[in-house]
Amino acid sequence: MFKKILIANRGEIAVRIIRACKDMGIISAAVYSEADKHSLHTILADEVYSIGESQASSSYLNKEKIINLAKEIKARAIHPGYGFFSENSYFIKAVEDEGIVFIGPSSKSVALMGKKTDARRLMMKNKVPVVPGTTEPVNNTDEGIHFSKQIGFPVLLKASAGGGGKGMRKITSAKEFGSAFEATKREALKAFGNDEVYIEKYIESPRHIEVQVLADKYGNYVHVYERECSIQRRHQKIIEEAPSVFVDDKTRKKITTAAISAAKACGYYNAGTIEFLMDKNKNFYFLEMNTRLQVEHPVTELITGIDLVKEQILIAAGNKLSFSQKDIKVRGHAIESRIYAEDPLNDFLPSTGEIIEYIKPAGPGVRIDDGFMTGSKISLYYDPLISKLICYSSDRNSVIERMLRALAEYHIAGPVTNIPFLLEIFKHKDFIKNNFDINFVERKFLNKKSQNPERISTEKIPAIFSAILKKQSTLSEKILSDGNNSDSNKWMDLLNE
Ligand code: MV4
Repeated sequence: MFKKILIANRGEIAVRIIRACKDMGIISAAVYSEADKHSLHTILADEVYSIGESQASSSYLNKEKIINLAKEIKARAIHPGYGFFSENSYFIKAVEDEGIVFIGPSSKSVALMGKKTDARRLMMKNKVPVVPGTTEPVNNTDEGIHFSKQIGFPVLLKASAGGGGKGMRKITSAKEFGSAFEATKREALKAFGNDEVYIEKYIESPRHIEVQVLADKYGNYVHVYERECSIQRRHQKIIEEAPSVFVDDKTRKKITTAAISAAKACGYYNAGTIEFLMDKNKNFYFLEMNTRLQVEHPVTELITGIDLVKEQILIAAGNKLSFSQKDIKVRGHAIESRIYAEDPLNDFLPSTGEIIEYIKPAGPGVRIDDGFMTGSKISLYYDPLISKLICYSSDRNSVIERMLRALAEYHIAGPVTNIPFLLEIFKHKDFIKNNFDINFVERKFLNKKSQNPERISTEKIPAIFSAILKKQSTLSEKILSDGNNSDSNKWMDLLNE
């Protein structure tokens, strides 16, 4: 086993990795930028090293600094967390070339999954369902229109090098194609340095379901079940849960089998996630593979009892998986809320500044993963995630109750947070009834009535919010004040009144 691990990240995920190191008796070495001088990860780590200015390019994204530091302090492995270098195959290759262990997949697996057209071709070859569409880039408008007519409008134009929602455009008719094609190519070139685009059939109102897998370096693969991640705003996930109550046992069998095929197809090892779209009829389609630990990994940990970060470290150190598929059992339900320093009443703009007071929930079935404390500063340099609140209980309804209780226990003074917005989602009857898709947040909270799908102007949001609050306060008061609301059926009855 490694004696020392360098953690090339910050915030809550650095703290999460430090904790795994401590549990395993490994020395944790943290790095920090100027802006993170007073962050929790610098206090908890065994060793801390300053790596430069606040902007990520001179600190957390400075390849030479991080690799040189690992050599200097004799760290035999680097954990990248998520974001930053975690899915950068050039960084991984450089780490490998130095004889340092990257706690993640090989640079080859990452490169194979990085380009979407390549990934789609690989998936088709391995019988993983992909969205109908092209596997080759579209060369010109005529070709694009021809193909779109074959699969039928609407289609989605996607950048081959894109991902996470960047470089996509929906096209509903042939006459829109030309200008959309040119615009998407321009954007793709600017954002990814590659202007290749391809076409997929547009899937209406799907859910986003992803499957967690673990694989060692000896060809052993297991899945750790699925997560439901449809509650998002502009491709930023807000709420994630496991398991998905939309997925029945038969579909679960199929989608987890497909996920393992996907991981095998790229010779994967480490923890990884295969993202799918699932339509109303429970048909599912491969979207992309995330070749890293994910923000939402704790919900999977809570329902299976598996420590995913510990498994990543064991796999990287060359251990075989110590369990097989039949040993992995799901028990209960877990939901994660992402607490962001952003203002729902001001178009969700980041809200920066010092955290003056920070009181957080605790108690039965409550887990908090965070990287801040009183006195820490939220800056514009990085992701505005303050805290992840993960609630666990026997069933979905009691987790929602627990989430309402726990969200209300936060007391954060300083930056404005999205907690009131999260409360509204958890109080929404369609969320509670598991009646939603990837458009839920936009449709229910941020749009005018469905007749007019346009985004409403910022100054109108507060009025809408108060209307929602008013409409739902009766229900939420009932939920929260019912002294005996642990009876989930009775609680659900309230919704049907
Ligand atoms: C789609 C789609 C509908 N049809 N592809 C967005 C992120 C990127 N990973 C893929 N995305 C989508 N691809 C087809 N053919 C809808 C989305 C999409 C989405 C997917 C998952 C989670 C949230 C989303 C929000 C908007 C659009």
